[in-house]
Amino acid sequence: MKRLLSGIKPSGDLNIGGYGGALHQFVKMQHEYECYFFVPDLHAVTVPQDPKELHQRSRDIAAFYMAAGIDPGKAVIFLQSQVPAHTELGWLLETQAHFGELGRMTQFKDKAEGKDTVSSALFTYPVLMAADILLYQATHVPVGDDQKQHLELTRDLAERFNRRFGDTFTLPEPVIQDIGSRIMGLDDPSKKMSKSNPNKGSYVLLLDSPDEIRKKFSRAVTDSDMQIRYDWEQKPAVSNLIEIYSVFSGEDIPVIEKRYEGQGYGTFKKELAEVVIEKLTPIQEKYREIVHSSELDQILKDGAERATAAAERTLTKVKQAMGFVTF
Ligand code: AQP
Repeated sequence: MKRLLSGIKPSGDLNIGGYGGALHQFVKMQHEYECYFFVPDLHAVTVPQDPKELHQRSRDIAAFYMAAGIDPGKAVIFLQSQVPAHTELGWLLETQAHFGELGRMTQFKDKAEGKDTVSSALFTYPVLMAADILLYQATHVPVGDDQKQHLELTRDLAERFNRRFGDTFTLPEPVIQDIGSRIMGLDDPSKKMSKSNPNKGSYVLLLDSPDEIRKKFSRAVTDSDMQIRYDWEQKPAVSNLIEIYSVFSGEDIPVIEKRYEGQGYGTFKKELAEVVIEKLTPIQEKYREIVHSSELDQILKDGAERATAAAERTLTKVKQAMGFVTF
């Protein structure tokens, strides 16, 4: 059975980068895999979070999962902090992780850069991510470009554990999609579109109004010549916009290039905004219906129960393999 686990951190408001690289893919994947989609709230607190915002954003992400089309009858939707097995396995796996290999994680280096202090949780976070995946014996994990290194660490830890304590964990394979795997900032195509970027013009939020979306795309940086051509080397800014167009319209890139051949950036950016608005409007409506509903609470409770049952099976196996007393 092919089983997949993934999630979106509630570390900021969801933007179209997370939509293209994750949410949009999740909706397709639920038909191909047995899916666990979680809200990694424990990962969000590796950097400071305002408690009220964390609370709201955690519900937001879960509501967006459903609003975008994930069926809670099919996939398991849950909050990471509701399943204690994650932190427990995280600790046990830390005993197998090497200080040096964690120090080589480029995301840690990026996030720690220029800061006077960082939490030790930011340093060990890739081990918690490994626990998230291995608990469910996931065979597949969709990863954006920047998460490849963490998945390799997960596989290394699983192999190391299996060698030392006997066959316990399934080794997960990455699922890397081409289109949308790296949506870049609208202000700077050399930087990933990120929730935590202080420049609001760098991203389009899933909850932005049509006017805000139009304004943000009209201000998006472009390249020096006027051609609408997909070429990441020569034209990264326009390639990024074409990629967003493709994710939101479902059209192939050559079709888009052909449509805008000989046209200026103005028309292209206007129509791109409309494509994004058309896709986001029904998602926003559904999100508003769900986010404060008791239905969402119930789905998250059921999800936590289903996830706990699966996670506990693995955790017991791990504890027995390591020599802990279990009953
Ligand atoms: N810009 C993006 N392009 C493509 N994929 C993206 N993802 C996030 N941003 C983009 C993918 O979405 C999944 C969930 O990511 P996440 O929100 O849990 O973590 P992140 O990658 O750290 O997201 P941010 O927005 O950059 O958050 P902050 O700023 O808080 O660190 C992942 O598979 C990710 O690749």
